[in-house]
Amino acid sequence: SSDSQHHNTQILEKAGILNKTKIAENGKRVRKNWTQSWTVLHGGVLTFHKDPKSAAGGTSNKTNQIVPEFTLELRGAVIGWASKDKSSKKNVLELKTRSGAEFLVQYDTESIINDWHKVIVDTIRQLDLD
Ligand code: I3S
Repeated sequence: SSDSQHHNTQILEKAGILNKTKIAENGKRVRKNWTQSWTVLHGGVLTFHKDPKSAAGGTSNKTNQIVPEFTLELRGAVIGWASKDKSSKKNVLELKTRSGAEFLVQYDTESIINDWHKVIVDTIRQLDLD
C-alpha cells in the first residue's frame, strides 16, 4: 500500500457514544446485549469501550469509561442499514466483519448515526484500495 492511501485511512477518525450489541459470531446467533459504548474509529479499527455501568466493580468512574472492550477490524467488513426485523430500534446499522461476527450499532439522533455510517463506509472502501 502506498503512503498516501495509508494516510487517507489514518485521517478517517471519529469518536463518540453509540449503542451496540453483538448478534452473531462465527455465523452463529448470540443473544443481544445492548450496551452504550464510547466508540473510537482509528486506523481502520473500531474500538468499543466498556459501559461504565457494567465495568468491573460496578462503579461509574472516568477510568472505567476508557477501558477497551473489543475491537473490530473494518478491512473486508460490510455495513448497511439493518432491516426492521433485526431490531425494533430506529437508526440501526448492521456491521459484518470478515471474521464472521455481526454487530448492530444504533443511536437515536439521525445525524450522528448518519455520520458514523458515512465514515465507516468510506473507511471500508479505503481499506479495499490498500
Ligand atoms: O431480537 P430480540 O430478541 O427481540 O432483542 C431484544 C432482546 O435482546 C431484549 O432483551 P431480552 O432478550 O432480555 O428480552 C432487549 O431488551 C431488546 O432491546 C432487544 O430488542 P431490540 O428490538 O431493542 O433490538
